[in-house]
Amino acid sequence: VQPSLPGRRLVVPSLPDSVARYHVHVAEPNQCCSVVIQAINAPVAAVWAVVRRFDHPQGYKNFVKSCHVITGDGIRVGAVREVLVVSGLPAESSTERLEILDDERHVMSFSVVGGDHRLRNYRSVTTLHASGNETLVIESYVVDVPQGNTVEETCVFVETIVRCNLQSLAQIAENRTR
Ligand code: A9S
Repeated sequence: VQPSLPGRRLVVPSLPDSVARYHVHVAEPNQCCSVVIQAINAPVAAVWAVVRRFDHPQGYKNFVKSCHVITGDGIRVGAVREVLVVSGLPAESSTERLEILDDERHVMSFSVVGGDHRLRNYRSVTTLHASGNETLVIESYVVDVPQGNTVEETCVFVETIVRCNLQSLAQIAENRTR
């Protein structure tokens, strides 16, 4: 699934079809998709408590300065949030819609519906999986390749952000569990 570093093993549990299907994306010719996997040394419940907060992405995403829900009733499917981005990124804001929030299967998905940035039609799906006492987080996405960029550049950009987010998620969940 992902290139693993020499000497490190990445153990991906076999996913039930009911969950694996969430990570099947159809990329149009002008789109790209990929996946980032993060192991977290904390129980699923501790990780899910952070991930499920569609209204509070700044709880673990360091690039988010602030967020408010602009439509919808709390964190239900269809809710739309406006995220303001910290300075230093080629973006100011992002408008995002909650697509899936499944507290039983631990699936969350949002799509980008607007904003002042270059990641048109971004959509991601995040699923959590118990693996012994650990949690594996699988986050896949699909996005338009911006004009003037290559598929490769777009993947590197998005993967860098997603990896930062998931590493921060790991730290927070692990500290809470300690
Ligand atoms: O927020 C996420 O889960 C993932 C990504 C890739 C978010 C990207 C982003 O919010 C910025 C960090 C602001 C970068 C968007 C939508 C566009 C960017 O350019």
